[in-house]
Amino acid sequence: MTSPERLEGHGGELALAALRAYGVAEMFTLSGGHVFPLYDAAHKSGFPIFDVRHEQSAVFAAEAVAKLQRRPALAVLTAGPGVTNGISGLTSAYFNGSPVLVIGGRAPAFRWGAGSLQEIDHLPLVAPVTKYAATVGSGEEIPGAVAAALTAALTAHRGPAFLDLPLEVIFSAADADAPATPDVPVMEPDPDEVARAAQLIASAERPVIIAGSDVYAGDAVAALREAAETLHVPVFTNGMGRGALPPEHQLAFAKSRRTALKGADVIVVIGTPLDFRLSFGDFGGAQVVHIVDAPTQRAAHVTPAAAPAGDLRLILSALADYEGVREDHAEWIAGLRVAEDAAKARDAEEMAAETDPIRPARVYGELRKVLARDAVTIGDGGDFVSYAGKYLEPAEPGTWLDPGPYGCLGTGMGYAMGARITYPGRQVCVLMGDGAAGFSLMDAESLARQGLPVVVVVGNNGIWGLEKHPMRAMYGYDVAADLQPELRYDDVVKALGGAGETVAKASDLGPALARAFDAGVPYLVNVLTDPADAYPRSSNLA
Ligand SMILES: Cc1ncc(C[n+]2csc(CCOP(=O)(O)OP(=O)(O)O)c2C)c(N)n1
Ligand SMILES: [Mg+2]
Repeated sequence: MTSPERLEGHGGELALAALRAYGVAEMFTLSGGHVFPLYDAAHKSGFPIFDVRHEQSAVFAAEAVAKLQRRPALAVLTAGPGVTNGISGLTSAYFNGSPVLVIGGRAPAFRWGAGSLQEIDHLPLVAPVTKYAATVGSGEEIPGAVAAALTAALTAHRGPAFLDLPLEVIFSAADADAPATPDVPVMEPDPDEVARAAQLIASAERPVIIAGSDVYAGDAVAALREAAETLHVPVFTNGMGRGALPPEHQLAFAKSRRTALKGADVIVVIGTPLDFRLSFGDFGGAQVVHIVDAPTQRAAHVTPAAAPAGDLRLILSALADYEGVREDHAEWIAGLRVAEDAAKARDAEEMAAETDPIRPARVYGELRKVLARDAVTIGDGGDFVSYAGKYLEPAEPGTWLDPGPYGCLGTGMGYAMGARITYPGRQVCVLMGDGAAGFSLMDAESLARQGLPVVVVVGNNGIWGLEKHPMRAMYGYDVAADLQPELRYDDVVKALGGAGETVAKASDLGPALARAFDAGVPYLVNVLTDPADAYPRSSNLA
C-alpha cells in the first residue's frame, strides 16, 4: 500500500508522487508510447496534462512556468526524437537558469544494443546543457532520482535537469521510499565580500545598478528595492529583472543606460552574467561589483572589485542594512533623470509615428495603450522584439519573457502557453517576428484546442530583418533573408481554431488590438510593417 513513507505503483505513478512533492503542478508533453505510464498516473489522479505539436514548445512552456512561478516545471518527452527535439528548450533553460525537468522515455534496457525503436543514449546529448542528467535503473529508484534532479534544478544557480526511464522501468510496478521533504540548500554569502561591495557602492560618486533575471528568480525583488533605496543608487534592469522597480519609482531608469554606464564610477551588476549584453563587463574605467547567486556565476574573463556570491536575498538585504557613511548621489541621479526624460520624449514621438507602411515603434505605442500593468509580454523574433524591449515598459517584475542569452527563436507559443496557465486572468501577448512565427505558430492549435487564449502580434516585415539588414551592410547584398511579403499569418491561426486579422494602416491598430484582447481565443494581429526599418545597433550579429 502507498503510505506517507512508502510508495507503490508503476513507474509513472512513482515519478508523479515525487514530482507533486516538489510543487510540480502540470506536465507539458507530446505523445509517445514510451511515456504512457506518466499519462496514466496523471489522468487517474487529475494532474493537468497540456500537449503541444512540437516538443520544443513543451519545454518552452515548462520554462515559462518555471520562470514566472519560480518553481520546478515538467516536460515529458518520448524517447529519441522527442528528447532531441527538446534540446534547444533545455539549452535555453540552461542559459536562463530555469528549473525545468525533462523526463524522457527510453528504449528498454534489458535488450539495449539490439536495435529497439528510438534506441539512443540521451545522456551524452543533454549532459552539457543540464545540471543533472541520469537514467533511472529501477522502479524503486524513481522517487529518489526525481528528488535529486529537482534539488539540483532548484539549487542556485538554478537550471534544468533530465531523467530518462527505460521502458521496462516506467511500465513495471515497484515500491519505493517516498522522497524526503524537499530541502533546497541556501548559500550564505561571505560577509566580508558583501561588506566590501557595500562600501564600494556607498563610497562611489556615480554608482549604477543593473539587475537581471536572477533577482526575480531568487525572489529578491523587495531586497533589491530596499538596497537601492538605502544606498540611493539608480537601477537599470534586464531580462526577468525588468519591472523590479515600478517605472514611476524615482530610482527606476531604462532609457539612459548608455549615459549612465559612461559616467558611472561603480557599476553593480546583480543576478545577470557579464556577457555580450553588458559589453562583457568592460565598462572603461568604472569599477565593477558583480553580485551572483553562486560562485559558478562569477565571470572568469573579468576581475571585479567585489563579487559576493550566494543567496541574492541575503546579499541584497545586507546591502539594505548598510549603516556606514554614504556619498550623496542626488546630483548624479538628477542628471540621469534629465537624460531619461529626453529619451522618453523621443520615444513618445516615435511611438506616435503616422507612417505608411507602419513602423514597429507605432505598434508598441498602440500596445501600450491597451496593455494592463500586469500583462505578460513575450518576445520571439529579431528586430521586432528589440523594439519591444525598447518601447515596452514592464511595470511589474516577472511580466517580461524574452528568450535570454541563448537567443533561440521559437519560444513564442510555448512561453505563451506557460504564461496563460500561470495567469488565467491576465493579458498574455506575444510579440513575434514573421520569421519567428515559422518555428512555433502551429502550436496556436494547441492553445485553441485546450482553451488557452493569447494575443499574438506579428511584426510582418516579410524578411528575417535582424539578418537581412546586417548582411546587406556587410556584403552589399543578402541571401536567405527573404520571406513572403504580406503573408496572412492571421489566416493560419484562423485555420487552427483561433482568430485574427491583418492591419496595414496605423490608425487600424488600436481597434484591432482591442478586438484581440477581447476575443477569448488565440488571436493573431498580423501587422504589415516597414521592411526598410532596421533596428539601430552597434553589432548586428545574433
Ligand atoms: C533558432 C534560431 N535560428 C536562427 C537565429 C538567427 N536569427 C536571429 S534574429 C533572426 C531574424 C528574425 O526574423 P523575424 O522573426 O522576422 O524578426 P525581424 O528581425 O524581421 O523583426 C534570425 C534568423 C536564431 N536566433 N535562432
Ligand atoms: Mg521579420
